[in-house]
Amino acid sequence: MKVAALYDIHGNAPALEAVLAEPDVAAADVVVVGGDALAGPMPAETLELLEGLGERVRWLRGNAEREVLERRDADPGEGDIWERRDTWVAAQLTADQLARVAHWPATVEVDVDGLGPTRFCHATPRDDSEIFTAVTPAEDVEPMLVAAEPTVVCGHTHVQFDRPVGERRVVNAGSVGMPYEDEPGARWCLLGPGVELRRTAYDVDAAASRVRASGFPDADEHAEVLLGPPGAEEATSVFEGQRLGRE
Ligand SMILES: [Mn+2]
Repeated sequence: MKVAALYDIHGNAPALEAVLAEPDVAAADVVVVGGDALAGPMPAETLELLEGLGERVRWLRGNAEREVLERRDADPGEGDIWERRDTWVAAQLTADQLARVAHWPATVEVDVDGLGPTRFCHATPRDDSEIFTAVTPAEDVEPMLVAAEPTVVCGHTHVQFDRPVGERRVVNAGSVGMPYEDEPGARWCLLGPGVELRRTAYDVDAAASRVRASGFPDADEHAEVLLGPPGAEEATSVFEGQRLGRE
């Protein structure tokens, strides 16, 4: 199988449309939607675009889908900004759509051309929000991968990388909708037979205008982050600080 891994779309439908227009995505046998697809300003449109791919899709549930499902009956005005955003996202989706999302699995295995059995997960195979980065020491990452396949594809931190961890190859597919990278553009990954970390340019200014008009709570702040995100080095250092603070 040749696989396009589209992670952390975060309801950015224009970024997703640009990635879906890539010939290598159109030609992929399988499209893995790696979690945190819907939590963002255009959730219904994002889900419709992805469901339009039909049988080629393998879904993964990220921490954000779990959190949105937890907020489906919440009061829209209650909670901090992240909770209010999750409540808003849940309200944009129909009961049938939410019921389908609730069935998405936490991880999925695909036999990838040239790579063999590959485990796709949102953050790590054992947890949907555990943090590690390109520079986390291998001995700290290995317990997170216990019993996983020789290749593991993850996301969650929105920074692409491709690194060895012990005997395994660990790839972060990056984020389609909210990348923390120095160059603008949607990030994703093509697998089979090799691993290609890919960037797709799209009109981020136009996307930011659509974010502002979406009704998403604190939409202006979200648009500003989309236009001027932290770069890879800064984001990695923030995540390393969070990871060490948790220990
Ligand atoms: Mn996540």
